[in-house]
Amino acid sequence: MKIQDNHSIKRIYNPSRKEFLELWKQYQPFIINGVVENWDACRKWSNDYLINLCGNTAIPVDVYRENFFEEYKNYAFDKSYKKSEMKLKDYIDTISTNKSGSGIAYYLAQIDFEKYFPELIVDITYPEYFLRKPIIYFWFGYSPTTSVSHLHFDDPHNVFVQIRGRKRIILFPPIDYLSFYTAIEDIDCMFHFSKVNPINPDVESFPKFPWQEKIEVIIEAGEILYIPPFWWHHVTAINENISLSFMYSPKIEDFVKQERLLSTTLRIASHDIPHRIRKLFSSLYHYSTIVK
Ligand SMILES: O=C(O)CCC(=O)C(=O)O
Repeated sequence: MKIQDNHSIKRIYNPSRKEFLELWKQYQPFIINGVVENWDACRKWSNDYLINLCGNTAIPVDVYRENFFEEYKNYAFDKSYKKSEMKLKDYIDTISTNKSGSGIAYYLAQIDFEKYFPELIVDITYPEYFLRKPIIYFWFGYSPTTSVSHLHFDDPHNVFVQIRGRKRIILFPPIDYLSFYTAIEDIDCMFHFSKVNPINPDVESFPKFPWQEKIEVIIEAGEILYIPPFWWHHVTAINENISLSFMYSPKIEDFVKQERLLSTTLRIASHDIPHRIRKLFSSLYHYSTIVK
């Protein structure tokens, strides 16, 4: 197995399942080369090909103000952020002509790949590192000011595959939940989203944030990035690009096999469970005032 340390992220070439799991158990992100570049998706998924096969498919697109994500106060809480349904061919036409500065941004983000694009499934090979079925999300963005996923964590294992173009991904390990400044004080907050924008560090507003723990990678077409559960990540498009995230829910045995997964889960649960209980009581109270 060839492993190379590069700016604190490991790279591994075409690992067997055993080699993957060897690295996986360290609970660190790593990059895999030599796998996805052989998929038909990497060769075939031009805009013309996608329009030909699924141009008429109606898809939900995120629409918001351009530069929306430069202002951390908007993060996850701005109600002007909405989904709009359009055909894939119209989305492709829109992003090809929507120049930076137009004021409106579009991002085809996190849609269920198998549901919306069954015609494209033959062009990928399901990774066999986890012997379970993933949920696959499809992402199609086009510029750094429009296609951004702000700092958050997910609880599944994420085998993140870059098919076309490039992305900048900034990662932070899941140390103290409170030092990531979520809006936990707000009952409706999205628990797994941070207010911090790691692209524009604001050390004064967020003094406890672990800036020094940052791992930054540029992920290229044909590469895989493994993101462990609860690792914080911020993702920006560098150019027009397509990615797929293969999400695998952790199984009981993962908590034994993967270092620190159990202790991290318990630490996060100590904030998440009280938050859920407060939310439940708040909605019960709200309901009781309506039915009175
Ligand atoms: O590609 C993106 O914009 C975000 C991807 C992501 O956050 C994920 O796969 O969890």
